[in-house]
Amino acid sequence: MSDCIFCKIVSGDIPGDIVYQDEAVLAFRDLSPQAPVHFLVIPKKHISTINDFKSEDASLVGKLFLAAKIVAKQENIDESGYRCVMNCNDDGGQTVHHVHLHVMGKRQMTWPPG
Ligand code: DGP
Repeated sequence: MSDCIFCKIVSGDIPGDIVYQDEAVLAFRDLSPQAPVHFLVIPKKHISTINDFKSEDASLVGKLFLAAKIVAKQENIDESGYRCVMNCNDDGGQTVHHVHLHVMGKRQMTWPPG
C-alpha cells in the first residue's frame, strides 16, 4: 500500500534497521523501543490488522513467530525470555495499520500490561 510506512520499509523507500528477512517476512528494530531489545516482525505483504488475516494466511502467521524465534536467538534473548505482542485497532493500541509482532526482551516484563 503506497501510504503505509511499513510497506515503505519493505520496499526500501524508507530505511529500517533490518535484523532478518526471508521471502515472506521482515524484521527490523522499533523506532521507539520499549525494551533494550525491541524489534518488529511484519509480513512483507500488506495486511492491516489481525482482523484481516484470512485462512490462507495461516502459514504466514506462523512465519512471523518463526522469524521472532530466529531473531530472539540472534539477539541473545531466547534463553532469558521475551514478550511477543500484536496490537489490534484502537483499544489494542495499534497505531500502524500493517500487522506487526512486537518482540521485546533484555528486561523483566510486568503483568498486567498497561
Ligand atoms: P503499534 O502501536 O502496535 O501499532 O506499534 C507501532 C510501532 O511501530 C511503534 O512501536 C513504533 C514503531 N514505528 C512507527 N513508525 C516506525 C518507523 O518508521 N520505523 C520503525 N522502525 N518503527 C516505527
